[in-house]
Amino acid sequence: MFNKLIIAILFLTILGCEDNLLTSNKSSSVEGGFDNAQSAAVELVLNGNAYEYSDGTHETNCLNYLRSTIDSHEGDGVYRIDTDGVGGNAPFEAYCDMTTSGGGWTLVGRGREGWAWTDAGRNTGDVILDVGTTSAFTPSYYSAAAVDGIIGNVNVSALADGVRLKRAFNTTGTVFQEVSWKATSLAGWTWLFDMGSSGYAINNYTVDGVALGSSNTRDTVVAGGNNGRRIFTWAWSNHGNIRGFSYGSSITAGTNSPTNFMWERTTERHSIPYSEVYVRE
Ligand SMILES: [Ca+2]
Repeated sequence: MFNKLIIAILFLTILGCEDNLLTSNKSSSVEGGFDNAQSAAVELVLNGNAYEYSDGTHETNCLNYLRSTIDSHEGDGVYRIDTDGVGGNAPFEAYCDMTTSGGGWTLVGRGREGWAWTDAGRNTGDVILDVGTTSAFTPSYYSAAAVDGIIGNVNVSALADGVRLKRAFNTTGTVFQEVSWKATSLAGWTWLFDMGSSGYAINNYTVDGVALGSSNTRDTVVAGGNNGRRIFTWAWSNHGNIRGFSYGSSITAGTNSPTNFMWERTTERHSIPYSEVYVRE
C-alpha cells in the first residue's frame, strides 16, 4: 500500500496536480482518491435542487443536518429529509434556516393570507419554493402527520423552542418579527390554531424576545394588546373571513396588492403578513 501511495504521489506531481492532493481532504482520503475500490468519504451533495448525502442517505430534519458530524451543512437552503429513516415513507424536500438563532430550523409552512388551517396540509410540494418572496404568498404547509415526523413525534408542548413564527413587519418583506409559541399541553402537531373558542393554550409567548406571558393560538390579544404583538388566526368578517397570522388594529400597512408583504382586503387594518412557520427539535 505504501509503495502504491508513493507511485500515486509521483504521478500527480508530474502532472502538476499536487495541490489537489493536499487540499481534497473534504471529499476523500489520499488512498480513496486513487483506488476506486475504496469508497470516498460521504459528504453533502446537491441532487437536483436539494442537498443530501452522497451515499443517498438523509437526516430526519434540518437540526440533524446542522449537528451532523458526517459533513458540515451548506447553509440556508433545501435539503432532502427522511423523517422515518431508510424505508417506510419516502424522503422529501425541506427548507432549512441554518442561520437564525443558531440555525437548524425546518420550515413547515409559509404564506400570506388564506391559510385554511387543515391538518391534511396544503400544496405541500410548494413549501420549499420561493421562500421569503412575493411568489410564496399562497399558503402551503405540510400535513400535521408530516410535521410530527419532522419533530420526531415528541409532544409539541415539549419543543424547547416552541412553534416559531416569522412574520413580515413591513410591506417589502425586509423586516420580520420573530414569535415563539410554547404550547401548554399538546401532543401531536395541529394547524387548527383557531379551533373552538381559544385555539390551544400557550404558556409562554414571546415577540422579538419579549416575554408576553400566557395566551392562546386563536388570539393573543390579552397578552399583546391590539397592536403589532397581537396575533389572531380566526376568520374575521372584515378580512372577508380570510385567515392568517393577523396583527392587531394598529398595523395598517396592508393592501390587496399581490406584491405587498402585508395584506388587507380593503382598509380594515389588522394586516395579515407573509409568515413562515418553523420547528427545531
Ligand atoms: Ca423513509
